[in-house]
Amino acid sequence: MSGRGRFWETDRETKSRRKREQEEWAIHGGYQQAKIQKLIDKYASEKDLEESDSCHKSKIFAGVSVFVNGYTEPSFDVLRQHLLENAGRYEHYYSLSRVTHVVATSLALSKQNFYHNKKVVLPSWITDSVQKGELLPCNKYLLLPDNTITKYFTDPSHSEVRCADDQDSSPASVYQEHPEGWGRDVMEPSAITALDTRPVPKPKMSVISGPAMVPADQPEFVGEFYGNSRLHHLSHWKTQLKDLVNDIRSDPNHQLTGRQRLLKRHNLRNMDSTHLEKITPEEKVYMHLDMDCFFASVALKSHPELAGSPVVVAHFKGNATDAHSLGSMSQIASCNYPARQAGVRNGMMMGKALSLCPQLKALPYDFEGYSHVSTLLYKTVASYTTEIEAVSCDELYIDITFLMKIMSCDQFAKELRDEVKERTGCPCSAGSGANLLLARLATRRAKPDGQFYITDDQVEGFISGQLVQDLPGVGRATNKTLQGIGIHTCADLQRLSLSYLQKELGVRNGGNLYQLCRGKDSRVLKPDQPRQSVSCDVNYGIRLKEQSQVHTLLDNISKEVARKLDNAGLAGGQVTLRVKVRSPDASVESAKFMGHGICDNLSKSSSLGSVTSSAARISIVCSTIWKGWHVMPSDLRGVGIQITKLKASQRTKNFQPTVHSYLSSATKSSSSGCRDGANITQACTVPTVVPQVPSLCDRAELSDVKSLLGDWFKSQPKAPLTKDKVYVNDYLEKLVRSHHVDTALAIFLFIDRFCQNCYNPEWQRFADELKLLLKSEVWKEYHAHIELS
Ligand code: DCP
Repeated sequence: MSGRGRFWETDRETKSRRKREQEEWAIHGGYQQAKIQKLIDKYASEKDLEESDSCHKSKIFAGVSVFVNGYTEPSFDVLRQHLLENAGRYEHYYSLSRVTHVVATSLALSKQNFYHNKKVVLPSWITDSVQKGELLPCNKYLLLPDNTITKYFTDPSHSEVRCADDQDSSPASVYQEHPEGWGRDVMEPSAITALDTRPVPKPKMSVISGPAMVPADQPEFVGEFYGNSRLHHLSHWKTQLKDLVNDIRSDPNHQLTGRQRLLKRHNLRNMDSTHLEKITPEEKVYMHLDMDCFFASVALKSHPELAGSPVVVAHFKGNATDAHSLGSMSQIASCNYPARQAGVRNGMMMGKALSLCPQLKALPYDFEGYSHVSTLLYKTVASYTTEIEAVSCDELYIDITFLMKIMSCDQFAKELRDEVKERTGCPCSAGSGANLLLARLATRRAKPDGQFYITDDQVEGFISGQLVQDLPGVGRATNKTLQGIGIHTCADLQRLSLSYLQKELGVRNGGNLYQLCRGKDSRVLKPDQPRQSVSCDVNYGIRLKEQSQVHTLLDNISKEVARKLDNAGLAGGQVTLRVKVRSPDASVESAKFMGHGICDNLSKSSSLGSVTSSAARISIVCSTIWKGWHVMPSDLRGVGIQITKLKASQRTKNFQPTVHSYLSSATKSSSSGCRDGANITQACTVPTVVPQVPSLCDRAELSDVKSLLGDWFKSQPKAPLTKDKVYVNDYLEKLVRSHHVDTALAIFLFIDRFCQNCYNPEWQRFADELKLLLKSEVWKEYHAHIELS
């Protein structure tokens, strides 16, 4: 990943641009309005065509409603034309209820699951049917095995259409249309928005139909967001690959098979690798390895016919002849080098890219493919050395000093690149030099599909010509400052004194740049990188109205964070809630459909009381933080929850608590110990990271618990301590999880009565938090029937 954050613009830096864009949109009645009008114009004629019998050449596709997934041959335009001319329907969005057939040439695994109960057919089903003048049975054209109910029908033509129409009870039925037009840019790999010809409830955004996006207060929302967010995948893979490196390094059985092969080939088989490490020359040599146009290369593996043509990976299907496509704001994740020659860049909007390169082809995302290639890349490298620093899914550094005794850097780079290409099917580039900076800059020179080694005597000449914006630590702001004083290259920068740089850019930044622009970099390779935090951020598709929806969203994100913690075997002691709140001067709708737009960022950290991975506890602390901000739910645009102060958790991954797993100790502490102390947490210490289920309902009387709580109320008249609150919260959750719902409810009502009667706002707030917990998703899973008065 050679670009640094080029797709991310910070709010401050993009504020003015966005504002300008929004003002432009405002001239046309707002972004949504302009988009809607565009769609009305575009599809009005199409709708007429669909509805007018006289325009149909035949009725062979009567009752057939097709959604085209991803790149097809012939293009979706041709297929659409066939359908419309022959009484079929072309769906711009995937709709579970409307779509009868999905047409695709290939499908990622996630999509296969998604369409698992639809007929997924090859495009030739349509073209052949047109050619034959009749609707051909689609059995022979199935891309996926037929899992639909229609397979039981003998006549696979018209009967399948009727059956496919009502399968709303499938798991995919969460993908219902939403009247307010949920965006598909992120969620669906296809065109932007479409005309909805069905009646929709009021109030509504009239003609925009809502495709496959779950509203933000639904439990599936976070999972859907993460399943489809490439940025989430990128960060997730990075973490996974760091873990992979850690695992490999700590595996005593790990074999350096590639290195052994090299030794053998160079007749050094008697020299073991530890010996080689010892005779390492003092001068370090590092290699930086980076896959070329990663997503695009993986996509091209399934489309070899497009090799050499300009190709991008984006959520898009359209072409340059379509005026609508030219306005597409779908972002390009990766473009191949032929596309770059035409001026297309990663991060560019599809519309702009098409105007630069009309023959550009957009291919769909393939998250499984990227993950597979990444793993192969890392494993290949790890067969030569475990001195690896994982940078991202397609990029890493290695220390290759030991190899200098066996072969030249260029020889090794060639061998390694060839092996990576052979195993992954994708090209990569390698840069090498005496430090990490030089290695990375050398890769830029090497790309695409090349290698470059900067020897010591080349450093001076090489570094002078490098652009300052390519140096680590030079972000947009620093670059702007430097450009402002006429500094563009490292040679320019070398003319500035250390004191001047430190004065202008700060002591640390200025000092670093002074060294870097001379090709000096004191950073060392970091193969072991323990995790500092676990987090989840959702900044797309959030449009809420009620506080309760915000709390539900917090619950769902907390669950996702808790799941990540459990998967990593970690628990944390501190939570940070960060939210994006629509700026007062920003329009309600953002330039990017359902994006976060211009926002103010709020962030607050709070202790979790103890080291935990409990979703409920994380959620309740976040809810308390959120309430303290007094923000309107309708202004919320992004939520992130981060857990820090991490420790290894004792909770096992698939732990299922049982009542019997909790024995007499908790009973003792609950019924006797608690009375001794003023603090419920001290008195009833149930280790929070060790899986335990409270046994009170089993072994102790409810009256005991009430009396314990009564003592607690008396002992702390002013306000409940946070750690006691989280303890009660956890305890109630545990009761529910172990199916003691009635006991949990009784305890809640007992607490609530006390809190409401004591007229103390702190205690009342505590009761409200508990009530929210009772209504939260965590609990709903277990007892949909609890009704709170
Ligand atoms: N990526 C993304 N969004 C980002 C950053 C990266 O989708 N904000 C994805 C797409 C890229 C991949 O990560 O293919 C690797 O990122 P690079 O910056 O390395 O870009 P490429 O590999 O596409 O191009 P290059 O050959 O210039 O490295």
